[in-house]
Amino acid sequence: MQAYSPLDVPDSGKEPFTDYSRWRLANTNDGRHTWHYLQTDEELANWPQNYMDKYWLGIPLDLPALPSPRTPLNSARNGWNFLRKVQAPDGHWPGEYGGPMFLIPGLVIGSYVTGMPFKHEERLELIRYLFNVANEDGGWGIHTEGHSTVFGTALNYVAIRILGVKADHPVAVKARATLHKLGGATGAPAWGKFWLSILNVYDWDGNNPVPPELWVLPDWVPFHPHRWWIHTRTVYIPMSYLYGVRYQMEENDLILSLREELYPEDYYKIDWPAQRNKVASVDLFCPHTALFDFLNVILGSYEHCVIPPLRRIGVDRAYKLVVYEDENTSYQTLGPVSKMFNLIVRAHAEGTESTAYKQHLEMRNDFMWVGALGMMMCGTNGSQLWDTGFITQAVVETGLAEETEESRESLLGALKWLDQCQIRQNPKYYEVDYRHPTKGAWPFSTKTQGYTVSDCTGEGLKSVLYIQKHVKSMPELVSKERLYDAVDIILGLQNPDGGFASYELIRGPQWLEWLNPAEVFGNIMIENNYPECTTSSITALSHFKKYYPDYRKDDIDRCIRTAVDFIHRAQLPDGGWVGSWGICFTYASQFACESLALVGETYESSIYSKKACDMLIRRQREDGGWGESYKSCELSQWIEHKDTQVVQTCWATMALIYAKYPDPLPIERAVKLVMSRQLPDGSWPQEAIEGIFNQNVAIAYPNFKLTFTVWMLGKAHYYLQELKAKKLG
Ligand code: LAN
Repeated sequence: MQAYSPLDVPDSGKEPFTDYSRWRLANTNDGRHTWHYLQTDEELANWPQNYMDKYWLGIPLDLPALPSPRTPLNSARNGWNFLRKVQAPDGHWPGEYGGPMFLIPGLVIGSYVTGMPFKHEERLELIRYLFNVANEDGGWGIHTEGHSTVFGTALNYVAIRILGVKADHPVAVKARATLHKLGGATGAPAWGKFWLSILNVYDWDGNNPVPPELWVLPDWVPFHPHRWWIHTRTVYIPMSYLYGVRYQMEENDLILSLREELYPEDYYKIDWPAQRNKVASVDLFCPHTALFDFLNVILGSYEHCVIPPLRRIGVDRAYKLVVYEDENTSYQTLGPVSKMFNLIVRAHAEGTESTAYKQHLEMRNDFMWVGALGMMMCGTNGSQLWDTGFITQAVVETGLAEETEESRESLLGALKWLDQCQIRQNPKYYEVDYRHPTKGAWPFSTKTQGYTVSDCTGEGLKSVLYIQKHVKSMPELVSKERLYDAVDIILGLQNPDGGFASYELIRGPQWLEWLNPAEVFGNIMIENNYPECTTSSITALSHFKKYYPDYRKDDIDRCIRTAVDFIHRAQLPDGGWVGSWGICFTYASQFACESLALVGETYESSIYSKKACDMLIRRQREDGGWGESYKSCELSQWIEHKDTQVVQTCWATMALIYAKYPDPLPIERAVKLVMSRQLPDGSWPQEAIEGIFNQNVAIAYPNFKLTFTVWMLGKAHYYLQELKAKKLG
């Protein structure tokens, strides 16, 4: 580990700053993955670099070319061949989970203020990553494909400086110029102001209040934070503690210097209270409502006459909730933002010699991922269950799973992994921490992180059923009782209006969105129903019912019926559904059409299904594919991407197949496009970013290009044969 001394680094991050043949992805059986840099020759000899390491590091695998595929199924088979090469030893498929550009700053600032060091190689590759993903103008956006913003530029500028880049380094000079052009760091949105205040390069008076007293309100209050969307809640708990104690790093030379570098004006003359609601126009996505501004005036006055014992109670309560969250998740926490805020709280309350601090240090590794462009901070501690769930279903559904002994072995490995990944009990701090039940659920990443997600439970359940019931001589590792637990979780997550949200039931009123403090995210205050989550949940129930027709039969039937009603209501007049977790209409429409198909609604029988197909057909391009930009998610309106996207083409085509679209031609054209982009080793090259969250932040799902391709091609193969047979017959 090394302190944060200045470093000399090259001007460009094109070439690795470390020796890439020394990085290894360590993998334990619960899907935990952490990157290690081998120092000695002995270590290198004992731990050879495998395909999985190389693939994610961007080192050529030099695999022999596979026979050129003539049919969609052959192409899918080649894809599956490749996927098996990059499966982790414990049976899951690891993946890089980058995209958001406000996570490295949290990692770096949080570590710096608590004195938590980085290894030398980590510092170098973090810097290199930031160099590589900077925009042409030298700034950074809210995500890797976004235009430069104050949020991205100010915070990532601070990150490279803390990591050791000198102020006169050309990359720093260019970034600073862009930041000043955008008006300087006073225009950062609330979350940016908050991080800068912690670092002591922005005054606490320039923030709207985050009173910890919120936590001592009675639970029945309609705006009590336990009703907020869980990510917002788990971020604002430590924030309210840190605001309550006005945490700030001690001044040092770097801090004094940053105060000069971040602002075009004199830091010491800034009128801080006047900056509270100032957000640069390039950053603004979700402006404050008048109600929120009014509330802040009241809360601002309260800050002048805080009752110290009450504040103490609020701070203590927030601290307790931080401890519950840390312990419930083995210090992983729900996500990367709360992870670093919780660390600061624990370091402040318990010191750097505490067990909590050491645990946080250990689990910080889980978010740090080395990719071809350098080291990043991931959106979660991975997307293990999500990727493994889709991959296994794709290969079982297309019949590839059973073709060879290697395939069966691979599936057995995946089943063992899925088996251990199911959460077997409710959290230790369950009711006191306002948690939703977890017994029987599958999480998005690992069991250790341990949060129920509706659709992850659905995909986990389906995958287990697919492997246990469809692949010959697979052991029934997940018992009937445990499948029942999963079904109970899913049924318990349906909202009264039929839809499914992400982690919990909708707990708060819709008007809470008027109090959204984070100007850069949309729809973050409460849970919402999503066509995607709804579909994964009900398709799992429907699949389960085939094998266990008696378990909660009426509940399942009612659940599916009312969920499909929600899907109907969520359709836009032009036939599409807005994607909340993937980009965008192609993603959500794939899910929605699958839901409709469950109850027999297809192109020929349902106006909903027909409208969806007609919309997709209208959007199909000359080359047979589809391509929409992440901007579709910002605007809830179809925005073409400049290039056709393989992954979106697969989603759109799968939607048509679910809808039993009668004309083979559009499907054949899409298949041709996807096959034409396959590489000789069976993989597909990376194209544009695939995912989204909070309407405004794109996030990468790089395994999708290997998964939905195989799935769609396999499905299309059989569907086209079926259409041909129908025509002949
Ligand atoms: C995710 C990733 C997975 C995603 C799906 C399972 C795809 C979705 O269907 C349900 C919601 C969920 C679990 C989800 C929620 C929000 C997450 C955790 C993320 C997009 C990954 C990163 C994001 C998280 C909020 C990032 C941290 C940023 C904050 C604003 C707190």
